[in-house]
Amino acid sequence: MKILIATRNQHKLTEIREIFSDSGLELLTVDDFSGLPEVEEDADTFALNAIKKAVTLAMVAKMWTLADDSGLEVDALGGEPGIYSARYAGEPVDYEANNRKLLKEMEGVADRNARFRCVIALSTPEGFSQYVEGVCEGVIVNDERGEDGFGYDPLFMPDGYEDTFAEMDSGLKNSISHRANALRIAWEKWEKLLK
Ligand code: ITT
Repeated sequence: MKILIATRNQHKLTEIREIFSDSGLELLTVDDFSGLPEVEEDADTFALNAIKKAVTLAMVAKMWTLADDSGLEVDALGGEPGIYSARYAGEPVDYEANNRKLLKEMEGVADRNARFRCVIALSTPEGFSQYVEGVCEGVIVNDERGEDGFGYDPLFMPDGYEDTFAEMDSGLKNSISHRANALRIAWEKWEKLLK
């Protein structure tokens, strides 16, 4: 079955392709269509933003569509950057500036606990939607470490590991990440719908 992945983030797309490589799904991207709208992420939860992205593009493209809304929640910062993760240091999106801002906010902070959260929404071409959520618990390290991945990966070390996401092999990140967990739950729940 063909399914549209409603993201303009190439890093997410690469990860979703790797995690879904054995699913038998044919993953289409926004570049396979012309005239798809930009979706403003103005809701105040990951779930509502993911649903908005999935439903809007599904109805225009007339395709089953999956969307991912995700971000980093830091306990000592009251859950920030949260839904503002992409634009934490302002527009345009700048991963380096986001990481510098996060390190500054975390200077001298003892509680380093954090989690990545990922909501995956699925919409039918008619706009009926459902969502699932995955998390990955970890800590914020003291300096950027590693070159791989994207976003906050150089600052996030998942519980039980001594490497940040940016130091890990992509296969390992994609087996334990928030996105991997969300997509695993999505597949368990929706496999029959998607085959
Ligand atoms: P789309 O809306 O087009 O999917 P986006 O990058 O705008 O792409 P989000 O609004 O969901 O996506 O923001 C996700 C942000 O959360 C992303 O820019 C990173 O800052 C952070 N993030 C999410 N998953 C991450 C991961 O696996 N590793 C590092 N940072 C991640």
